[in-house]
Amino acid sequence: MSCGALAYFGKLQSLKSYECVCHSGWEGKYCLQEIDECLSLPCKNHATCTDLLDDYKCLCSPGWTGVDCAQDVNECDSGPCLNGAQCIQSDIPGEFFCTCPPFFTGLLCDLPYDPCDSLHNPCLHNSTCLTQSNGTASCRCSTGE
Ligand SMILES: [Ca+2]
Repeated sequence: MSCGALAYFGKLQSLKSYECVCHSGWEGKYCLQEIDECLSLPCKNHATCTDLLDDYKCLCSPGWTGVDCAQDVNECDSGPCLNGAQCIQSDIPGEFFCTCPPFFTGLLCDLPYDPCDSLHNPCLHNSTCLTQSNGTASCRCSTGE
């Protein structure tokens, strides 16, 4: 038996006895076993680990970044909320919320919103819907009846 192709001969202890000094990434008496670097679970937060030669690679689950996927992505850094909306990171990795300014709605506040349009008008009995500057509606009752 000789040392694996990627190892080299260590000190010759006698003519019949030798030991292999393994290159990094290999182990075993004869350096024939490739070390599985994923066994030590280097990838955090449910990432997928791929064993490489003397290395590993983490494929992060959503919301995580970094070599070991230990870093929480700040979803608000990319400015996903539109029309001046405020972005708030969720406690759930990968999620965020937008707090929309008046007259905008939708997950990203990308949709115009009129509290008095036919979909949202809260005013009953032929009263008049008035849009307030804060984006809410107020109703003016019809007079004379
Ligand atoms: Ca390996």
